[in-house]
Amino acid sequence: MEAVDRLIHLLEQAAARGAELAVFPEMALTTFFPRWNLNDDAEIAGYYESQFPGPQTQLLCDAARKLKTGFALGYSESVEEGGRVRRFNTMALVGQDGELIGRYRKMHIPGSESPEEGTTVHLERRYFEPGNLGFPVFAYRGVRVGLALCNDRRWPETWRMLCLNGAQVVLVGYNTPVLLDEAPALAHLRMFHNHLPMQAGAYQNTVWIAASAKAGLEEGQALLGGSCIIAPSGEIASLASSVGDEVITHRADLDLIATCQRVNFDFARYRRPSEYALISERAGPLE
Ligand code: CDT
Repeated sequence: MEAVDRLIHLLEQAAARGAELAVFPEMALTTFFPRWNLNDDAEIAGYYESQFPGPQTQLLCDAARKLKTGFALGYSESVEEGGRVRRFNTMALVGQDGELIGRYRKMHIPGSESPEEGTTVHLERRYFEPGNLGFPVFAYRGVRVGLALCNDRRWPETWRMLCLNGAQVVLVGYNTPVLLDEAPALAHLRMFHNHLPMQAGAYQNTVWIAASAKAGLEEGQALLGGSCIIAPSGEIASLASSVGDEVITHRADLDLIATCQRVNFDFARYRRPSEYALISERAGPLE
């Protein structure tokens, strides 16, 4: 599979730069097929992995073991659960030993189930159901790592839940089209709206974020790119500069998390969740 070869090559470059953990985009093994209104079941089924690692992704896991560099990989998952086939937009975390540590299934599935006239086709809801694994946090070499996929990054709940679950580092994979017909007035803000929620999420939840995007033209559609590494201070520590295959790296200072917590976000000291509930009860139901 050409995609796996590309990913292995990128992992080798990351390892050569001293990276101990890498993140690849959402749906990194295939094209971003939800841009198409597909009706052929056999064609659709071909985009999903029914096992991980499978024969091809095992090669990537073998490379991780050889390079001692773990990775997170977005892929389309098909699984038999509760007596039926279920399809999720998934990210797997693989350790330095090449073994699967755990997986996350995308919670916020955007777009629609069928094409609506006048809008860019984004049919994720036709091909995936929302994730059913919550926001898990995994131990990776003693560091607590959470995962998120694309539209998740725009939602404060993602960052807050991962933070409350103890994440120190969050790995994100995404595919964002540059053009969305339904919102021309926002077109010039695409990159701003990409980084804004991640910078705010990192800052307000004192986590490091590494976000990996598909970039450039894929099947004629321009994808946004803008891969980045963001510090718990909210600053972008490293930013992709091209729309080609590119590796960005940064040595994350995990002590910065405690510093940022001390300055503003000492949750145990200042956060008051029991009071927040009381206030909303007093205000009465919103609907
Ligand atoms: N893949 C993904 O989640 N993309 C969305 C764009 C969809 S908007 C209909 C994103 O939030 O970037």
